[in-house]
Amino acid sequence: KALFKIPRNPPPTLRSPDQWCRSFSHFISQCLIKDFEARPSVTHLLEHPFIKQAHGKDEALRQQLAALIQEQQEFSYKSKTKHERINSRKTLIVESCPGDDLVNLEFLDEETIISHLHKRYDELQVYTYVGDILIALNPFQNLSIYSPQFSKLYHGVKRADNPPHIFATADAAYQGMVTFCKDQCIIISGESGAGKTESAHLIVQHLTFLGKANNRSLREKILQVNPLVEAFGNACTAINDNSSRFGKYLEMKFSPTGAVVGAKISEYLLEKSRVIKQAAGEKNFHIFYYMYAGLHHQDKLKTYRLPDRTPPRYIDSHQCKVMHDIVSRKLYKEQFDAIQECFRNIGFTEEEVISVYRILSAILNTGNIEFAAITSQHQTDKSEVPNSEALENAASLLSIGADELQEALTSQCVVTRGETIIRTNSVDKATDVRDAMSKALYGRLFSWIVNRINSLLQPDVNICAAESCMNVGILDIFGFENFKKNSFEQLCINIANEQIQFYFNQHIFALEQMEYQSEGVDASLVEYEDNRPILDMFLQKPMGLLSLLDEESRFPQATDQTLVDKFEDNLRCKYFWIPKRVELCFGIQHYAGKVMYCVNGFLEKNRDTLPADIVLVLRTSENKLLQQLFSSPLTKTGNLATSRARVTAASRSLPPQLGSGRSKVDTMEMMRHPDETTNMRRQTVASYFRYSLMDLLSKMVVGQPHFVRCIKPNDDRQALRLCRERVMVQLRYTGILEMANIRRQGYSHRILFEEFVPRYYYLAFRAHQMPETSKENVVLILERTKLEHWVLGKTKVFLKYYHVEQLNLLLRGVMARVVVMQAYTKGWLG
Ligand code: AD9
Ligand code: MG
Repeated sequence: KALFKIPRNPPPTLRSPDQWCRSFSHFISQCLIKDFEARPSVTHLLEHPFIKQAHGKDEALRQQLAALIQEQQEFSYKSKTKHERINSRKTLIVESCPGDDLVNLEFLDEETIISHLHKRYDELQVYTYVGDILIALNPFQNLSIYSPQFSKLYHGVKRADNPPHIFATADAAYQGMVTFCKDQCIIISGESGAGKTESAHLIVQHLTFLGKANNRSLREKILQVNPLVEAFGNACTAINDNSSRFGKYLEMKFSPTGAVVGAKISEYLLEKSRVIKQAAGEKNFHIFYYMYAGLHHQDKLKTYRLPDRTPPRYIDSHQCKVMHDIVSRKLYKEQFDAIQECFRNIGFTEEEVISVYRILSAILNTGNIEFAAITSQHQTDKSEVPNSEALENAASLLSIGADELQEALTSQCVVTRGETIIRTNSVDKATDVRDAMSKALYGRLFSWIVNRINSLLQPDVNICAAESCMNVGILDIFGFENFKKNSFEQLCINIANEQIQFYFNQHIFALEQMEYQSEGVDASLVEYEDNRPILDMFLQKPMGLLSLLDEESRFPQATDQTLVDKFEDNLRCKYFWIPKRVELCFGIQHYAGKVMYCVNGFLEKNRDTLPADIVLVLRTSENKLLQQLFSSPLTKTGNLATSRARVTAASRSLPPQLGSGRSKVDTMEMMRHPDETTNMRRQTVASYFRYSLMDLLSKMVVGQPHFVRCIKPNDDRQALRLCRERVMVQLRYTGILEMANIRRQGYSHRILFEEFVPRYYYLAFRAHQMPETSKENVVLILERTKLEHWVLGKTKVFLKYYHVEQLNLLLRGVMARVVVMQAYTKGWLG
């Protein structure tokens, strides 16, 4: 109190001078902690432009402060309106309690955990902690816990003060970033339909709130990135009506003071095959339906040369004649309007958006091109397009010649021994070329949209130079899938999930245990299911499943049978088997369960070839966007030099499956677009996939990870029904029981003595002292702060997550006092 001398003229907007002082100090401390990596020295503070500016400009500055303080006051919402909050969430329990964290349970067995989660779920408590990890049960209904009031509640407070929430995870990442100036990443995992994408949206929502974008339009732009890319990358599957068919890593960029300044998305492995065919009961990417309904409503189907009676084959591959369903769905039309709005707000030009719709319409028309065999005496492998309407429509929309397109579809130039010969395509071959063209168009269009968003949302260099930006990355990939029939796409999706699980295990179990041992800290080891052997089986070179697949894809004569034989001969591993009764299938025991894969089409899907003739004809287009899509094979990964450098650097710190054995040529090859055919060895989807996984991990390993484990309570998508068996299986394979154990015994934060002392010495020493970074001083600081149950290693102090929260909170308080004192000594507070 002695420090908080009451200013003579408190701003009239504040009720009491005392309040003025508290808010002010809180505000200043927040600004300064962000600027000085939480360890400002006195001289630093005095050099701060804020304080310097105060001299002589008292009045103006105070007014500015008053406005800011008013904002700060909103954060005291919690203490003021607790009662109101309870009323507004009648059915929900808003107070935090020990049961919020599984670690606090007296008995930690499966039965207890599941009963506990069940009870909470019945009370609409869908979130539960396991130490610093968040478990999120999908409520399958809208909850009223994501409003701005809740955003305010989860802002820079101690986690135990509020019930568990996805906002708390976002807040922890944000606080971690501003306090330690370190990039963070939030990894959301769970099977298909468990709620990853929804969680990712909520995290972005809360981060834009925390990052207080001064610029409202930037905030809106960032919030519209997800809906836009998801319209192009999500689709209705048998499991989830809004299933992600690509992996997405969204990096939100912040200035050193914690203001959001931009965003960047990286996309992984779009399931392009969906464009040309969908399994029974599934649909194509959302955008096709939105566009159809929207254009129909605007009476523009003719402009885009789309049929208005029978839906194009690509969006109705099972001929259910759903035209009426499509154009009359109010939701589709509304979504179309929303997507238009997203394009506009994010900054796409009118011309670009029209080009996007032209290309999408061209794809739909391409799907309607049919071929007929021309039989002559000499040549049987020859085809033509009998009804040229669809062909002409597609060519016109792509601004290329219809004859040239027909030629590229029905014949191909082959160079053998220096001679160029023209080979004609059979009906089947021409159909394959047609579909390959549609997939390539869609895949490249998708990459272009992502790249365009990235350039529009790049941080303004005048506001924040690229090198001083900090990131919070959010990973939302396609979840583990097990359908009745699983193909190459499911294999890739499930391998990606294996990799994420491996990363999770590494962080939670393996690294933790290794560190205890090397630091000489006694902690009993927890057994966990290590999925590394499965990953090795997939990714090892040269005998892993993907390498074998690549090898077989190189033989033109290879068949599904030769592929299965190759797998059977070479994969000797208990996680792989060939069933006796089912033909051309193989089974894999994944970390999340057994999956049977049908190899039909594996080779073709892996080759994913796009004939050079098609590329050449598309390059003749007068459409600027299309020219761009096919101009350079390197557009996909952006800047080649930086990507390559990052991948090389990352390979040193990655698990051996991905990191080792990569030659320069390999890396070069990975950089090319997957469907590009060149003189180099052909790029396959498997090799591109391997590269993508590595690129993704290389981004993640640089940040401090935060984990969200989404759980699907039932398979019928019913609100608030928890099927104990289904949940039990997920708890088991995600290792939640082991996680709870290790979190109870374990220390989630390990800080080097030389980092700990400068960061926290304020809590035990005078501001101008700079104590030695010794073990003794670490002990002194911890003892003075009265924390218990921490452990000292050889070079690091081992802390539980709540210790760090407590330390940071204390530090903020001390900082506030230091700053106010400085302000007084300079005499600028009146
Ligand atoms: V997939 O791997 O992309 O197929 P996700 O992403 O895990 O899957 P998603 O987020 O799309 O699942 O959630 C599936 C559905 O569950 C959503 O469409 C919502 O209807 C529902 N859901 C998920 N989370 C929430 C929530 N927090 N509140 C309300 C939710 N509904
Ligand atoms: Mg999803």
